Amino acid sequence: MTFVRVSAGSFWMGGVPPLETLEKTFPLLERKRLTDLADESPAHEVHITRDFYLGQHEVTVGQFQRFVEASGYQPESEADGTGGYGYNPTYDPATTRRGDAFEGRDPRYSWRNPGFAQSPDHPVVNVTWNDAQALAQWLSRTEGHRYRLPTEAEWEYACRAGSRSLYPHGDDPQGLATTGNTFDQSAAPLWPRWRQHALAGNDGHAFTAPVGRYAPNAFGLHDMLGNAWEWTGDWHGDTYYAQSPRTDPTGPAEGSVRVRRGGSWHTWSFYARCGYRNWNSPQTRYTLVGMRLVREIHPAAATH
Ligand SMILES: [Ca+2]
Ligand SMILES: [Ca+2]
Repeated sequence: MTFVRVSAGSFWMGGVPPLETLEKTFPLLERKRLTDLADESPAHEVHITRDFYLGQHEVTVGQFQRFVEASGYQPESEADGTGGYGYNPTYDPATTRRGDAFEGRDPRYSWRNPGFAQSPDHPVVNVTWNDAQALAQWLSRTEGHRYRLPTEAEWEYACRAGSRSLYPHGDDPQGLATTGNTFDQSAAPLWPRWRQHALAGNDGHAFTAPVGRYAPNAFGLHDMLGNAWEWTGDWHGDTYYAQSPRTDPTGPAEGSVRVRRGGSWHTWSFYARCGYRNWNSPQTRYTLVGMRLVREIHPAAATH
């Protein structure tokens, strides 16, 4: 894994533009979607007081496979017998109770098979938060550095990379076509019902893309937006931003769902923003969700 050193610093976390601005930027979205962002407020200044290394890329299929082979760990999509989710061109969400965009859970799908082709340099998906913990703990044991998921604050700080706009490149969703793998003209034909929400561009990847194919942000990080959602270490709290510590926040002390960030290859631009928060149970495995790790910098020798 390649890591980028992210320097300590301060930034404004969360905050959404006024409704009129959102309506202009996302004219096709129902009002309910635009107003359903309460957990992104209030904007609040956060201080990240320690440098840290963040994966330049999402964890790849090849890296995860090496972990599984070397450690003997059985990922949850295989261990509990219920499988994962997958893309099946003949599957119709309308025929299912939950209306899920993908077929599952089904033992035929797992981190090894999300129903579409992936090469070793694609981001691993169908991995749970618990799987991410297992990988981080194994790496920490074998490499002598502490690995973990980023906190939500570290993740958003690294995604924004000094920007305060909707996206690191600015406020125009169409700019995502060159900076991230999101729902565009390559994916739209497979989900005709949502075609109108696809970006105008076509990046040639209907599903996941090899990591690092799109331009990096100002911190040198690739695919923070799009490709695979990324688990963070934090519990989700709807009102957490109102009471969050200003310094190195680590999320609510307890909760039931863990935050994932950044959107995926299947995600509309509205949800592939640095500030957008989504969540799942720690056992959730899905075709859109992967991970990226932090490697901590050794504490100063003075700490005993
Ligand atoms: Ca794409
Ligand atoms: Ca990503």
